[in-house]
Amino acid sequence: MATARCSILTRRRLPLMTGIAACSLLLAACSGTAQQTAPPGDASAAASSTGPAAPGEVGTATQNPGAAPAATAGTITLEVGSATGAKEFHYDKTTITEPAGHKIKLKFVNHTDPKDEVGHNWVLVKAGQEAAVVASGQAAGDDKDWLNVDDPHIVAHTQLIEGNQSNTVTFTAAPGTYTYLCTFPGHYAAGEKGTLVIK
Ligand SMILES: [Cu+2]
Repeated sequence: MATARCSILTRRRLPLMTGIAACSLLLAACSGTAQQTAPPGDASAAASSTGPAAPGEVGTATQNPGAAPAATAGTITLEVGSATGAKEFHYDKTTITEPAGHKIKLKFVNHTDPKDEVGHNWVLVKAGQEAAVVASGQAAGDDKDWLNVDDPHIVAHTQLIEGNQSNTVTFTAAPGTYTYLCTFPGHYAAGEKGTLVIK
């Protein structure tokens, strides 16, 4: 099908690149097949995306740890992103400091290319419990997206998301120093972590 369209165009002696581009346009215009090129696991995000440049939001979660302060003077909105490269393991913010007594609405964006199929999450843990949370995530396995959601050391977490997806978590945290990290195997050890200070 594609070959037929392209040969028609090239017989008209269009430059090669123009022919390819026009061919792609024709294919996209005459059928829905262009929609089916998303990698596995990304289909729902692609369908729910409101714009071509906006990462697909995969859901929201609200968590309130027991130690949360009662006062909520207002909601603080934050965004943290992953690195863009398939073999880069760090967040785009490594230290975040916020005042106590607020609800925090944090949007995590996986900035990798969906074709690379690199999953990341954002998991807030009590200081000193990083290795334990990573280990419990490993034990939970792929079926649980490498996260034991019942781990008592987890204060808040997003879902594990693929490239060009986002996930928002809303939580409150008592004053203190926390670590956020990715529990996908190997990522924390490679440097995908940061510090959140509530004071
Ligand atoms: Cu990761």
